[in-house]
Amino acid sequence: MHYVMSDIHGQYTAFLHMLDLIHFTSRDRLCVLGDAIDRGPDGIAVLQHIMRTPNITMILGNHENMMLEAIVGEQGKSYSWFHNGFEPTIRAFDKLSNNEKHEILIYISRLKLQHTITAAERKFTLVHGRPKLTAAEEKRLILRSKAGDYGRSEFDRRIWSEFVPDAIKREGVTFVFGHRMTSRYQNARPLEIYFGDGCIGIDCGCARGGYPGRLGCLRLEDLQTFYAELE
Ligand SMILES: [Mn+2]
Repeated sequence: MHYVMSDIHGQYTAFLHMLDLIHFTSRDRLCVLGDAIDRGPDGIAVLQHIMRTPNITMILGNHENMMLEAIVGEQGKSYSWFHNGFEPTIRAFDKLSNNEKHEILIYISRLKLQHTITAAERKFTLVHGRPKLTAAEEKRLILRSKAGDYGRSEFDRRIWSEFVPDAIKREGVTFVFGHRMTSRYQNARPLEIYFGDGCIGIDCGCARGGYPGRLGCLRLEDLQTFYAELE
């Protein structure tokens, strides 16, 4: 079976509960849609668990990218990480050996921005914020006045800009995205996975760092949802 989770934000205990809940085995596959680190206490543990498990893959989130830029990037780019919940991550990172630090930075630097898989004959494109847009999608975004973030580079938009249902839409593809809590898309069911037209939002609020946030997980074959509460 294929599973997706996103925006775990250092909630390692909830992550382990979820792997139990879905009976995750070496025959299954999990893709984490970015933002494993920051805000919550154990982001480095989440990241290292993902790295050492061959059937868990990950795509890049803006938080992993901020970390990479802050540690090895141009001076001045570290600023945003220092305002976005970096403290528990840098504290844990500082305690690692040079070799472990190196492995983490190499791993992050190689993460892709999107991943397309087929499950139960349905095609899913997995992203953190947005996919690489088609011209038609760009045009619809502009018509919906969602062009305010166009000062950003295309790379930054894919990890920083929110998914826009109805504008980002493709025949035969279901997008699965994180980055923005599903409460933004459905007021009545703020902590549940959001099912839109051709898109599914799965960030159920781990960034809140406790009740009432929770970790969501989606099984792609049958679109079943699973939830692990935060302590
Ligand atoms: Mn994010």
